[in-house]
Amino acid sequence: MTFVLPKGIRHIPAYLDRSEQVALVETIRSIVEEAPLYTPHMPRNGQPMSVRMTNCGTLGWYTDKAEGYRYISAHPVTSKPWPAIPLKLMEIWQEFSGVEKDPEACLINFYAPEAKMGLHADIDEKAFDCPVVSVSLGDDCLFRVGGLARKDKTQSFRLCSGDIVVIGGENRKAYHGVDRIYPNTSDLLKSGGRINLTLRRVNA
Ligand SMILES: O=C(O)CCC(=O)C(=O)O
Ligand SMILES: [Mn+2]
Repeated sequence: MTFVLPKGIRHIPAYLDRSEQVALVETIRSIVEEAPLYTPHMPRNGQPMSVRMTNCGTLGWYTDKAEGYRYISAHPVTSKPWPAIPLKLMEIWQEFSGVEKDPEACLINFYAPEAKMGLHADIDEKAFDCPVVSVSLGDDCLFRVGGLARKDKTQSFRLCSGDIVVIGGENRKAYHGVDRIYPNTSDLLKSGGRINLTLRRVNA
């Protein structure tokens, strides 16, 4: 099926080859040892998200019942600063972001086979002139992207291990989400599941 993505939104399939993916997973593993995955909770109702998260960078995205969505400069459990963003991800940002500013946050999402992420826009940053650049590793997922209003029509497509997605330009605040994971579609992660790495510039 051919389809045209909204302006500013790009899908680059199979950007990372297998050996690059293996190396990146190793790097993420060591980041997770230092900054363990946690379960974020929705503002107000305190519902746990199905995706587990951690971050690297000077800032990390976090949400809990009391204070909601925000960026914080230390891990919520260990209180240690987040590990640095690995060089490979900085290179990917430089190749795809189209901006001079460096990313400050790399949100690391881990999706177990049943996890998903509801339709949302990334709006907790101030630097809307910079895109969000994301890397997928492990099992395939069904990614959904729409327009600037929640009710706008959406299109869905499969993201595979090694794919890059850029959400920027006039559609930087486009709604998007992950409808489902396709279990056992990749053997990159020993216990299955999917990792998504989302690079963001936070401060203008
Ligand atoms: O997992 C993905 O591909 C998207 C993640 C995402 O939208 C987010 O972390 O805000
Ligand atoms: Mn998002």
